[in-house]
Amino acid sequence: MRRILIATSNPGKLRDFAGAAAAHGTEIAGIPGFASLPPVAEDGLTFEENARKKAEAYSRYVAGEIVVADDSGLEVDALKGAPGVHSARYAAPDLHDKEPHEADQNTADEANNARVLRELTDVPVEKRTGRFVCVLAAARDGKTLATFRGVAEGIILDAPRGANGFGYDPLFYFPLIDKTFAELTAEEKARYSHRGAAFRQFLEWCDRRGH
Ligand code: ITT
Repeated sequence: MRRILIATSNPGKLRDFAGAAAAHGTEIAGIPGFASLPPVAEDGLTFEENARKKAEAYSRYVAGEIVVADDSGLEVDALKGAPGVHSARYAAPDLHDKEPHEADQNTADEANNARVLRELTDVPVEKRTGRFVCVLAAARDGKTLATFRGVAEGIILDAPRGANGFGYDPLFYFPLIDKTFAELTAEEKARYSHRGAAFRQFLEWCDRRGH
């Protein structure tokens, strides 16, 4: 069975990857000792830049292995694409009196969701469009080999719904199957999500390259 190393500190992402890999006879694993490795500064202006930075940095710890890193987030049209690359730290002004790019740690999902909801107060449903974006970078020995982008289009609700998933999932309504991402099973999230889409492209690339 093919085994892929994923460099992430986010257990929600790891669960999503496990779900996406299960359908493809692939096993995913974390980087050994990941928690004690120095964090990578996510100061890029795009998902792609940050994904490459993470994959390149962490691949140096596992010589010869392909390492995949994910940079992802929610883009809300009415907020001009925010929270975007700052999705994981969007509540930093509320909690730490710092802008997200100055924050040195992620902020809690509930606080991030609360900021998005507050900023969308009185925005009507037809203007609450947005998308989840996931960029995966695959790197080996400090060099990016390829990147893959997956997108899921939806609507930002005015209250959370559902208990599965993580991050902004309870606010993200996916019209195609009339559920929020927090109401999806692991299989559904793998099938419909930005992360599932990017991961499938990565697996096709592996197949073509014989990895
Ligand atoms: P790593 O960098 O260690 O992988 P992270 O959580 O810091 O973990 P990012 O910098 O890529 O990762 O931030 C992604 C944020 O975007 C994440 O914390 C969520 O707030 C949001 N997000 C991304 N994908 C999501 C999903 O599938 N469902 C809900 N929220 C998501």
